[in-house]
Amino acid sequence: MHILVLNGPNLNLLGVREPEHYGTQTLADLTAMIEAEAADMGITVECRQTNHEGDLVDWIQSAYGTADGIVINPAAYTHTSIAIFDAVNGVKVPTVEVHITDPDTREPFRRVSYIRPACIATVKGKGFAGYLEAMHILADRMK
Ligand code: CA2
Repeated sequence: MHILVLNGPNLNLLGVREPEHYGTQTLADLTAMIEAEAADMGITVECRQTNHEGDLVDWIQSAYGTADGIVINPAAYTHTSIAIFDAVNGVKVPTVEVHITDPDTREPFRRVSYIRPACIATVKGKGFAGYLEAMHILADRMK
């Protein structure tokens, strides 16, 4: 089983700014945690981050026929991007939406998720552990 893990805009700043929301661990720490979990689970994983919406669309499309599942934190594009919804809906690769924080408890503009209806599950408010939970949701679905 192969999982593609995608992180959206500004998540490259993890551990550098806003520790009150996102903690003190970096994107490299998150990637290491995900890769260690994948090794434990006996699966393969590829982690990518971008600040650009089109990159996320391209990478979601690239999962068709190459990945068994996608874990995605679209970050701010969660609340704006029909293109990302269309991509996930189009490729039909099982996808889990992840958020480090719980956007529903923050500013009102974070309460809308365009991608959510295209996903098999959402994990939010669980910090980095949410990404690992999302990987297990996808692995359980493959059993
Ligand atoms: O809680 C999440 O994971 C979010 O997807 C994070 C996004 C935010 O727009 C969503 O509403 C919820 C923001 C990611 C920005 O990450 C930063 C990390 C450190 C410093 C600054 C930004």
